[in-house]
Amino acid sequence: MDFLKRLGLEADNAGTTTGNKTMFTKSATRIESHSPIDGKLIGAVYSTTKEEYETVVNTAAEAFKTWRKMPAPQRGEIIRQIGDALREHKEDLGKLVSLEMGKIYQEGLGEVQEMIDICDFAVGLSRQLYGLTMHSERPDHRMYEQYHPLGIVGVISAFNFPVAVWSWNAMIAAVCGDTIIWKPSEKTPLCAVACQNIIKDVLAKNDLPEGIFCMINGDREVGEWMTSDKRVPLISATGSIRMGKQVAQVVAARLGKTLLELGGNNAIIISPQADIEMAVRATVFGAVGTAGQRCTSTRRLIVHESIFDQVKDRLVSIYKNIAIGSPLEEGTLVGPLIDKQAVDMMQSALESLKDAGGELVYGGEVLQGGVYDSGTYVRPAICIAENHYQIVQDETFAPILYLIRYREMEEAMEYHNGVVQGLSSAIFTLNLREAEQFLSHAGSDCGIANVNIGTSGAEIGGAFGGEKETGGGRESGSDSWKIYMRRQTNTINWGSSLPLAQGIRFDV
Ligand code: UN1
Repeated sequence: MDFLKRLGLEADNAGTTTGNKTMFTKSATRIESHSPIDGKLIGAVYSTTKEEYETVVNTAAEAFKTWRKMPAPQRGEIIRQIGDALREHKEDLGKLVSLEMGKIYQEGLGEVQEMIDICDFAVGLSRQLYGLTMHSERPDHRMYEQYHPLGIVGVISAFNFPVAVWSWNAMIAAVCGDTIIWKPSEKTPLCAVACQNIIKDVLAKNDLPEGIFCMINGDREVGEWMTSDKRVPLISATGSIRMGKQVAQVVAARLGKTLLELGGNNAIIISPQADIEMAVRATVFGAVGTAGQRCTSTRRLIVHESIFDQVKDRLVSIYKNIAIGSPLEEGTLVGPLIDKQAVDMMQSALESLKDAGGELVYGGEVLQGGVYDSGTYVRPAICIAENHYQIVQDETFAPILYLIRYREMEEAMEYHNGVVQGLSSAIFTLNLREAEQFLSHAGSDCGIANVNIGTSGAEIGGAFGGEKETGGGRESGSDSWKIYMRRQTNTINWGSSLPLAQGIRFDV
């Protein structure tokens, strides 16, 4: 396929790079990447060896010494060029995301657009890494704070956003003066290789040191080399709660910093005072978009009893017309799940739902034959459930929507916040009081709370992340950049005496 060539991909690719140079150990584990579309092999990467890992860390540490010296706006100029390179490769990279991850091409393009947007954001930010100044309590003293680069930032990304989430971290960290080591998901290594290839030319053209944007590949062991490595002050990890807890413990044991973006169990409340058609459409995008494999996917729909049947019937009628098939085919809205294991997890979730007393209203089956031969295609499911069911409490990375009935708004809020995760949330209502209550201190406990907008599809300009077991991290926009830097408080005495703070007298 021509577009793979244009992205510099071969049948076998190096899984390790220091940006400019690649490392290839043929005896290392070969990680094959099969498309979820048809199960066919797209290509492979070679796992990073311990020796290569050492080279990567040393090169990234060396590059940091030069990169941090470059004025931030000049670093921004490099990110601007990376944004342009991504614009040039938008269609090809979007297609690869679709081929390797399985999301529809439109969403693949959207993901690359998200990368371009974060580059633009990072360019502006490169002139706005502001610290505060404060008035000293001592005469002839000046106090201010400044932000310095942190060092090497380790980025562990998930299969579902194989390129965008890395760029949120990498582009912001880079303007902050850090160097980056990326460990992509083993399920989508080629997307990562393609990104490294796209930025390689920019690095070479600007005569930059090797090691600003590095990549390693491999299983959990390779990840642990990095999470336990004192030379990597910050680990930013996206993935399951289980993975996040392990990463957090390993990093905390060495008192390193983590930025965690873990599971979500996102709900939409639909009030009887909602624009119901709008609410239903937002729900469908949130629940079946990316085949339910976003951390922001809508999993629970908390609907007032007076409109429950109306909403349910409308959803079923829309679900019946959703085109499921190859994500590269125009018109398809739902592609395959990432692999057969994901299909099994969905099936077992539906079993658990029935065992708990829930009802499968529509869909849920594994599709077979013809274009569905790979066994990775499912029909999105609509279920009736109760919030306390264990399966409703868990995040299943599949298109399952649980409809939950409520009577009073207070009860709806209890259900809403009654899960361990706290990423994204929404209410559909035209009632100002309900909307504001949802956004108040007593409302949604999530990191993202929307009114008359679904749970997924956030813009890069806001801080992205969530509370509780979602991990508490914030990445992407707003002031998320601060985690990639270390803050230093500076006090300068320009007078000729030495007054002490708190008025302490200490005469020597
Ligand atoms: C994720 O699923 O890990 O808000 C990220 C969204 C996207 C990002 C999702 N912009 O749905």
